[in-house]
Amino acid sequence: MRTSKFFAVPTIALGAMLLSAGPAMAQTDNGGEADGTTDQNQSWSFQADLDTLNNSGTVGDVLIEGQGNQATVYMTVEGAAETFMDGPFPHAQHIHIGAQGQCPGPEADEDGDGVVSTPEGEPFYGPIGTSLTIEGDTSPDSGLAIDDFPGGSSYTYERTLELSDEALASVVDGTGVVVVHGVNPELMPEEAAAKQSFLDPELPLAATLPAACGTLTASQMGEMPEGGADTGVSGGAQGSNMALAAGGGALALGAIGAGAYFMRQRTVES
Ligand SMILES: [Cu+2]
Repeated sequence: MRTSKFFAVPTIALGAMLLSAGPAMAQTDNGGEADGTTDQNQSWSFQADLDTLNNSGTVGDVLIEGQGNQATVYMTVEGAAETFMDGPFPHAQHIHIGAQGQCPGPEADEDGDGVVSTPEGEPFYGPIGTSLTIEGDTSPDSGLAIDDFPGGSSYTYERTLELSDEALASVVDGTGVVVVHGVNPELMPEEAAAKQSFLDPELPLAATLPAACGTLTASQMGEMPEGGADTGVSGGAQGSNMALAAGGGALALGAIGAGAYFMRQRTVES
C-alpha cells in the first residue's frame, strides 16, 4: 500500500495507531530488538516566515524538521531589539498553539495603547506550546525565562527538542505559530513604552511585546521524503534519513534566507 499521497496528518495519525498497537506486537516478538522506533520514523517539516509585529522591524525564518515528537528547530532572526540594561536584549520565543493559527493585526489592540500585547494576540495564536529556549526546559513554564533565550539584534537558533503531544498536534494541524518577543521601546508609542508587562510586572512591556510572528505551514521538504519512509522502516537507513533531513533543512533555510533578503532588497529599491 502506498501512503505517499497522504499528507502529514494522516500518516502521523497512522503512526500513532501503529504505536498503540506496539506492545501487543512486541509480546509476540522474541523481544531481542523491540526498539519500537520505526513506527515513529515518519518525518515532517514545517516552516514559517516571521513578519514584523508592533513596528519592531524584526523579521526571520523558521524551519522545523521532525520525526514524531522529536524536532529540530532552525531559526534566523534579524532587525530585533539590540540592548536591554547594558546587555543583549533577550528575545523570548515560542511556538504558540491551539488557536486560530494566525498572527494578530493592529485591530487586536483592544486597550488602544498602540501596540498588540501578548495577551491581546492570544486569541489569534493561542497560548505557549513550546518555549524555544537555548538550553534546559522547553515547556510553557519557561515562557518568560528570559535568561534562557537568545538575545541581541540578530541571531541564529538551532535546537533539537521534544514537542509535547499538544504542540505536535497543533503544528501538524496548521495552528502552530512562532512568536519572537521583545521590542525596542524607542519604536513604541510613549504610553506603551512606559508600561510594565502584563505577563511579568518585573519586566517592561517592551520586553514581552510580540516583535515577529509567523504561522507554521507544511514545507515541501516534508512532503517529498514520504515515499521513502517505507524503505526507512526496514532498518539501517534511519540514521541516514535523519542526516538527509538535517542537511536538507540547512539548505532550505539558506534558500528561505536568500528569498527574504531578496524581498527586502526589492522593497528598498522600489
Ligand atoms: Cu510567545
